[in-house]
Amino acid sequence: MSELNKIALKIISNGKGILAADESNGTMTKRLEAVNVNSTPENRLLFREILFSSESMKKYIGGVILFDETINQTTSSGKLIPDLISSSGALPGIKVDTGAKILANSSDEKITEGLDGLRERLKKYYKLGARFTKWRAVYIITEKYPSILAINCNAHSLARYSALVQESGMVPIVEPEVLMEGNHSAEICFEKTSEVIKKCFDELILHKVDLSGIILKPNMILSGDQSINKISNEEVSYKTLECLKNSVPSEVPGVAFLSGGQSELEATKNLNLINKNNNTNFIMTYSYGRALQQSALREWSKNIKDKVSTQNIFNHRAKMCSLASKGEWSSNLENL
Ligand code: 5MM
Repeated sequence: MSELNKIALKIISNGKGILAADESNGTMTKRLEAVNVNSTPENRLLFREILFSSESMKKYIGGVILFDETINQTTSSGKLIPDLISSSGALPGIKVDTGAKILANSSDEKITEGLDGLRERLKKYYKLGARFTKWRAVYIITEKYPSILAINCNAHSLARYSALVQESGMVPIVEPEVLMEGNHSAEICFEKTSEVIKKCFDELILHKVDLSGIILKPNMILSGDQSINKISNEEVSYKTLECLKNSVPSEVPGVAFLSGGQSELEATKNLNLINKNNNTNFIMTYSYGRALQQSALREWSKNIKDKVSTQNIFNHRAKMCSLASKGEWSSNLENL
């Protein structure tokens, strides 16, 4: 078993998943302003410190993805954020892409940037304690998109990123996110997601990435948020499993889904069914941002000094996701 494979398994095994707390300052500002809290570095730290010091970190969170600002911050008691995370047994991770920018010659689409100077930045993050990283590529579904151009160049960047990350001794999370926005059917989501993921693996293999030392972070197979033909949670699980079975090489240790705008409950329900019906050898867990933090953020905004109530909500959500990652969740457990 390689070192990278061990790190990947430590993050996603035994009912653990990933807390995606890597919102860039722009996204975090939107989240905080939506609940009437000022987006200052102090407030961003305060909320995150409350989450990272909660009890559930020990049992349910194997890794936390941080943004550059957060990995460099120090808690109120003088602890470095990566040390706070490690003290609970979880691994600190870092988002290393610098964002999705307009793709030249296909201006409705995006290409994720951040390769320039990446090798040097990785060294710095490793020294700060990071043991895994994240890079997110985004794809839209419309009649003509995602284009071959967007599929190919994002896959190429994900592969170059992954190779550099492994060279620096860290596990790359490979996140190709096919967005939920639109009126497309689940069948189209299945077709496009399969195409995107297959191309990513073609490139990862070409770049000699050790597939046993990565974590795939895909979207689930869902109909578009504007679609009138919604599919059942059971169908989501079958379609998602079929897609991954056909497009992910067997060496990959596991999949940690993004929630992509699903409600906390939907993201939990779907993950639970995916695990109940799991006919693959992949670990299937969560790497949720909104679906782990939404209710906690709402609670915290009522009184930003009230650590206990916020942690109670977060602990509950993390426990529900953990149960779902073992196929052991049921709706009656939701009553706090
Ligand atoms: C935590 O949100 C991340 C947002 O990053 P940007 O601020 O740079 O857009 C995002 O990459 C996130 O990790 C994934 O999309 C998963 O989050 P959700 O909320 O979809 O589970």
